[in-house]
Amino acid sequence: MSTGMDSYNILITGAAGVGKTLLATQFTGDGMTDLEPRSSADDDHVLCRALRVDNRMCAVQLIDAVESGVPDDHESRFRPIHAVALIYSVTDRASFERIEALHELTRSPRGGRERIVVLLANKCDAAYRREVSREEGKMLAEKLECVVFETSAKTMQNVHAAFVAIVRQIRERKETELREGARGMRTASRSPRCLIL
Ligand SMILES: Nc1nc2c(ncn2[C@@H]2O[C@H](COP(=O)(O)OP(=O)(O)OP(=O)(O)O)[C@@H](O)[C@H]2O)c(=O)[nH]1
Ligand SMILES: [Mg+2]
Repeated sequence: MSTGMDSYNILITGAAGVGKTLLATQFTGDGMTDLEPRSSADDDHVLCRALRVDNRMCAVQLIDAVESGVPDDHESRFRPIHAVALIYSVTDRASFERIEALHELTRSPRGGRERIVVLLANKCDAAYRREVSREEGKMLAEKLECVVFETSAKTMQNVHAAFVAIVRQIRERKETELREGARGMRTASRSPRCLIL
């Protein structure tokens, strides 16, 4: 996307049928964008939209991933993956139980900074079919040290809020890295030059 604004790559992953595709298509096609939602030319599982967060526009690129973590081709084509949305369905306990394994699979390669992760407890509209409580979602989020949103891709409850939160975290991370980089450069310029005697 060559829009000149910051572009953030968010991997959406979760067990089969939890609502990854509906969430991505609803969010990118919900009429709140300045850009036409579109698939990238070579992969129909990537959807883009523009999003205004704290008065700044950005492009959000959603990678609707298969269940198997961060596929190599995604990692190379979308590097960096700025954040991972781990999705389970509150109507499907097995999908909830799969989250910790998926979290492991989507962790940064060794030595890299941990990826930003957000937990999405989807299908919260289907109260009558609920198998995973709100409390259990919170406990898992505490364990994974991330935030959790109960979402509904069907009614769009909390979907916008979740992506806004992800964008804020990505920006905070980038600002921290910039500050750390600047501090590192100042320290380096103060440190004595190597002397060969
Ligand atoms: N009630 C309800 N149904 C949902 C919600 N999100 C998705 N669904 C339904 O769940 C089914 C699976 O949704 P998908 O978006 O295809 O799920 P997926 O995770 O992309 O599935 P795979 O691509 O097969 O892994 C569809 O029938 C959706 O309409 C939701 O928030 N609430
Ligand atoms: Mg799908």
